[in-house]
Amino acid sequence: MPVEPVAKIWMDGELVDWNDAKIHVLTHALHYGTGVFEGIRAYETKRGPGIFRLTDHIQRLQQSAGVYMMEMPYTVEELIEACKDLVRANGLESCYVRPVVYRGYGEMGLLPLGAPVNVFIVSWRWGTYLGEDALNNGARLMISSWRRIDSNALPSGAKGTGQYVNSSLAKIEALKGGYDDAIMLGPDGSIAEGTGENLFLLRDGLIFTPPRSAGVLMGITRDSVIRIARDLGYDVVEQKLLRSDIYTADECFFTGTAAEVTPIREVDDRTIGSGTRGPVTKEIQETFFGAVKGEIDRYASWVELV
Ligand code: PPE
Repeated sequence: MPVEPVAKIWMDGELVDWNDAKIHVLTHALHYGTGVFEGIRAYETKRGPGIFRLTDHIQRLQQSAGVYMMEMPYTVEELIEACKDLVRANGLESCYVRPVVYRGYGEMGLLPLGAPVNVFIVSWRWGTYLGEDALNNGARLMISSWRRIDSNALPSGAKGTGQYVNSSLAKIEALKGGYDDAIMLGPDGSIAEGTGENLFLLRDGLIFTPPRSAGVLMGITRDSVIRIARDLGYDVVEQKLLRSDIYTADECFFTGTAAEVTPIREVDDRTIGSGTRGPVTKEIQETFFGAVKGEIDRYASWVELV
């Protein structure tokens, strides 16, 4: 996905021009993947741009940093303000916001503890993740031959930059195979998640999603969708799932900050349900889009105005 430059990038406490946001080639994270990050979206609301569940994202960032024993040089409150300052400075009504906390320039070798911890936050326009057609009619997926990383190899609950080479391998395989994206199985062979999304399915009116123990990221969109689905009167069950559960589901969809709520219409060339966006997926998707745009009072606290 090509990125169109915007005005400013927040780097270690300052708003710098897009072209001046540079780092040294000996940045530790570039060699060893020693960084943690977040993906956040700001949406246009009637009261200006609102950043969806910003506090929850920054709290997860802090937790990820803790797992990797990186001491964050800024507080959660400071980073929340920094994200808002950046969105304001770039004058975008809606955008993606990407804070990265990483081991910087200073030391080489695998022991990262002596390398400085730096932070940048970038924002850019990011349209639909898997395309308009996928958002409206459903994505075509394959089950990857690449397993999702075991959480005893890399902590799946933390959003480490280095962990994403695993997702990248699966994404390449899927795109080369003519699919939109991939579903990854966990080390025990049960369904884990997408390359950058959580997965839900519907069967006989019940909604299922893999539990934390399946090695999935505890997505903030996943959490929002569980709440929305329950508020709409559906039962949501966190349960280990098999690939045949997907093939025989009535409906299936992905959730994620970038992916939002994306229906899934086909997996491994098998049609899911009616082969297009299902009615329950549509209902949840519409409620989700209402929530992020600040149109639903019940979810107003999720939208943090800049
Ligand atoms: N699982 C994975 C592996 C993941 O990377 C994401 C987010 C999710 C689930 C959903 O989490 P949440 O955004 O909190 O609902 N993936 C981010 C990065 C995507 C990218 O291509 O870059 C995102 O959606 O921002």
